[in-house]
Amino acid sequence: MEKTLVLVKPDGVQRALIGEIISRLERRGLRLIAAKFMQVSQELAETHYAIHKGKPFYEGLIAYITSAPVMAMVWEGPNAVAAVRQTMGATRPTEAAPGTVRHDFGLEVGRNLTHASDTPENGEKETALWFRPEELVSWERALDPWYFE
Ligand code: IDP
Ligand code: MG
Repeated sequence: MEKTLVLVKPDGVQRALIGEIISRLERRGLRLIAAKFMQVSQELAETHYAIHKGKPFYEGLIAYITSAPVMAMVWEGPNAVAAVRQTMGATRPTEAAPGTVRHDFGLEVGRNLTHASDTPENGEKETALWFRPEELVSWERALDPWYFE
């Protein structure tokens, strides 16, 4: 099953949107397989956002993601990566479609509330970066056949 890392970033945590965001993913039918509420270290932030090193917003991005705790989660499901990115909306909240998290709760790209893996490969890599294997819970929901064809 495809996996994706989801972070409720510090602004989402401070604004008490953890429940709202989890609720949207649950309603979509995705299955939660790992979660932890944590303060992100400088080292983890730099590894996670290594691809953005050197960009003008990089220093601000590291400061943002380490500024308060995050809710880190792994969700799985068919096409989980595309489904979650669709639920979150475009990176810039003013370009995100109405009904998405970033549209409904955001204004600025540097306060866009969530992270979600952008490819299935990165879903696997980011899951391994943020969680130990024993932190992933393999389980079946009684209603899985009503969500998954
Ligand atoms: P994504 O989170 O939608 O995958 P990326 O392009 O991978 O977007 O950028 C990672 C994060 O960096 C964004 O979610 C946002 O928080 C931040 N970011 C991206 N572009 C800018 C910018 O132009 N200014 C400030 N922050 C930015
Ligand atoms: Mg990205």
